[in-house]
Amino acid sequence: MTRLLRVLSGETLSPPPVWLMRQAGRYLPEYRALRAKAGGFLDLCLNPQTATEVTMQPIRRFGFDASILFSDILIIPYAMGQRLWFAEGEGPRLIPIMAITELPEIDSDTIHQRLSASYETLNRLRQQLNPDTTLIGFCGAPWTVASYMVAGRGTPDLKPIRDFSEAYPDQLQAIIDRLVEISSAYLLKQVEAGAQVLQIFESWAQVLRGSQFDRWSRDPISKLIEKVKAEAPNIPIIVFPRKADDGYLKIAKLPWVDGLSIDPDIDLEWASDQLQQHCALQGNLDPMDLVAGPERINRAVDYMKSTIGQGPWIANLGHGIVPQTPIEHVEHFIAKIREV
Ligand code: 1CP
Repeated sequence: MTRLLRVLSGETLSPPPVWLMRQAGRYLPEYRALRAKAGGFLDLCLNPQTATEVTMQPIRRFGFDASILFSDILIIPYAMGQRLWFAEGEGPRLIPIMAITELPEIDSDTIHQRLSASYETLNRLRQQLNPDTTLIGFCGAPWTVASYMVAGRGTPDLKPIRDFSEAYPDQLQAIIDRLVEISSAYLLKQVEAGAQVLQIFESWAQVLRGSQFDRWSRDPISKLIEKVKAEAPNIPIIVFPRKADDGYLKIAKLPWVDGLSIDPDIDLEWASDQLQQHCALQGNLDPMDLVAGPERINRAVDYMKSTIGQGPWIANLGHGIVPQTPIEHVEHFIAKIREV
């Protein structure tokens, strides 16, 4: 078993395995060079050769313990027939929808055909990676993906999806149900193609509280995991319910959640007391500490080590690495983790 798999099965390892969310990306000169040649970001994802190369770049440079498929959570709406493009410097754009029936009727074989680059990329990665490097597949959680489908873009206040959930809950339910179905099949095919761990990204649940969180975030994630584990009971699953507040505990208590990725706002004493009895923890260095440099990195690592580091822990950031991060700071973080 790889070191990352051992932690997800409940072992405490010292030093802990380490990888970074968004570890392939714009802070790397070799990524920027390939991205400039490839045309758009979507072209990079949909071509197994370039997607494999970009996934391998940070592994070669830093020797991370895990490698995550290079793709995006919005590949699912793309496969469902919603037009998607990545405007330079602006992030993703889609033609917004108000009902699932606005999307063309596409059968599931065609949907998986449109997602086949991910499967081929995972196949190639498994062949190129050293056996100690764990291969991670992923998808977005239904609420987070739906927030982009309804708004047509990222919206920090999430007003479009919140208004939509109040005005048309049945329409939203139909979109979410369809996402559960397609995403679970997508994850299962990633496992078939070589993924050894799956991560579900719920980046935008912070506006959901109480029963709204249960209905739109927890329950769809729970159904998604249930469907995956029904076919692949041994595949470990990590959930990242970013900024979800008491939602973290609700997700930790779901059966079959093996790991919880925690954001930088989480109190680590609370996390080690309340969350770690349910599952392994992953995180939670503030990406801005990684930008700031060695002193802040050292302080944060020491604190993580003395709290969540006393139990099953995967060292990571609390959210994706930002493009202005100096490469030497990433090297310092990995070295510091490997000496704890
Ligand atoms: O080159 C570029 O300009 C593209 C930037 C980029 C990259 C590198 C985007 C556009 N997506 C990605 C890759 C990506 N996205 C991965 C690959 C694996 C890795 O981690 O290395 C993953 C797992 C994601 C997941 C993702 N995409 C999330 C969930 C995690 C998170 O960061 O909260 C979300 C919300 C997205 C949407 C998205 N895609 C891209 C951007 C810039 C965004 C965020 C847009 C926004 O709402 O502001």
